[in-house]
Amino acid sequence: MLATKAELHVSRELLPRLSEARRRTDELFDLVRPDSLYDRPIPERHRIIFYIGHLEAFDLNLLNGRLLSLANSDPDLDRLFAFGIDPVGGGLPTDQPSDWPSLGKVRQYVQRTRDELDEGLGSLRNGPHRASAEFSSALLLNVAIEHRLMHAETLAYMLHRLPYNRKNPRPIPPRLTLVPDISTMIEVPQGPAMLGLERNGDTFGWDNEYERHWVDIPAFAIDRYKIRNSEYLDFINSGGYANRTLWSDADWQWKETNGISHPAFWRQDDNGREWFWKGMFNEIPLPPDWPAYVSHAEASAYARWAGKSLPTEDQWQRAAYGSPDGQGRQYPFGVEDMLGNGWEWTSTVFAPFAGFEPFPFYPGYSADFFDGKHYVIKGASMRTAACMLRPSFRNWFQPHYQYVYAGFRCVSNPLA
Ligand code: AVJ
Ligand code: FE
Repeated sequence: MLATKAELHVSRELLPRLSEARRRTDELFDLVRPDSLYDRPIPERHRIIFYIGHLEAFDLNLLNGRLLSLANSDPDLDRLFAFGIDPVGGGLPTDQPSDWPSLGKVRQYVQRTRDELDEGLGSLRNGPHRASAEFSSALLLNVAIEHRLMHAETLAYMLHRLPYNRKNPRPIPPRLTLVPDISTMIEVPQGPAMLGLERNGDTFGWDNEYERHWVDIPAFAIDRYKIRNSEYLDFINSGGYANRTLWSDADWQWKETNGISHPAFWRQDDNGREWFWKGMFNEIPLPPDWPAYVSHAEASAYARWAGKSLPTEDQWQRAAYGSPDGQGRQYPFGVEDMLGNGWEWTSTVFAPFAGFEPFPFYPGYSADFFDGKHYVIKGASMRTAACMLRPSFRNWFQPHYQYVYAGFRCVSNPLA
């Protein structure tokens, strides 16, 4: 039987990409020493063991009954591992390692689920499966692939927090780009920013990327480069963390309650003379020319100190993708380093675009976070998979979350 174009797309592109994504997440779990798999490196998140089960449970819950009809491998575990956590308002999880299934049981669940999925996905090639299916196989497989690749990144910065003696070092390619010691701003003339994705286009996007629309943006100036560690150190040395006027009430309270006096990626030696940067597998003297990775609260305080602001999502989008003819471009130009050297915080609260509709098969992906308590980050880090470098991709975190590979640049807005 001749394969359709859609079937070829699945078998030649999407299934290999799913395998490659699995390879990437498997490799991350292999970094963890077996006796640390029940650790919780980030207090606001689940223990590592959850994520091992989660990635397979997610794929099964998504595909089973839609693209495939499998006998449920283990409904209790499918449910246990269905969703992660992102507590708002300070309440932290209190579960104990003993509340989770044994490693043997989780590994067995993963293997069995993967085998079942692969068997079902393999037979997709032999003709249209569930011809009445409401969602295309390409859409569902893209969701599975990008979900897993997003976890490859969030796992990387979760494992970044795991103490060095709890993981097995690996060579990691040095992919950070140095930020030059030049403070220049690029003038962006008044004009349109193109946001979002056109529905029914060829590109895959998540629910929060729709609809496509244009926003007219008044002229502004934006830093040509991200803020580097040396600049952020000037802010610290000038008393930025002790200056009440630079912080919002909520940010100040967070900082005071948690005794925060520097970015989570930094450590100061005991006599307070030298700074170190905490890498994935070792510490190095603070590199002055790496982008400063900080929380939204810290980025906002710096911007205020500099007499500037964080860009809105719309400004960031215009700076990155705007073009004189108003048509936009696929990759940034003019401003440097907008993709791949660290996400960038914006001042925009994560909210739906007009015309937003949740995916019926994953209603909470974005909508659960339209709570006024998350901010949009744009761009990408060195851990972000290439497929998510599309202009419309939106990411979000709470303002006091310090662990993301996210930095910032500032804007100056002309006085109104
Ligand atoms: C879009 C990265 C904020 O990690 O919380 C993974 C992605 N959602 N599983 C997150 C996600 C559900 C999400 N971010
Ligand atoms: Fe997830």
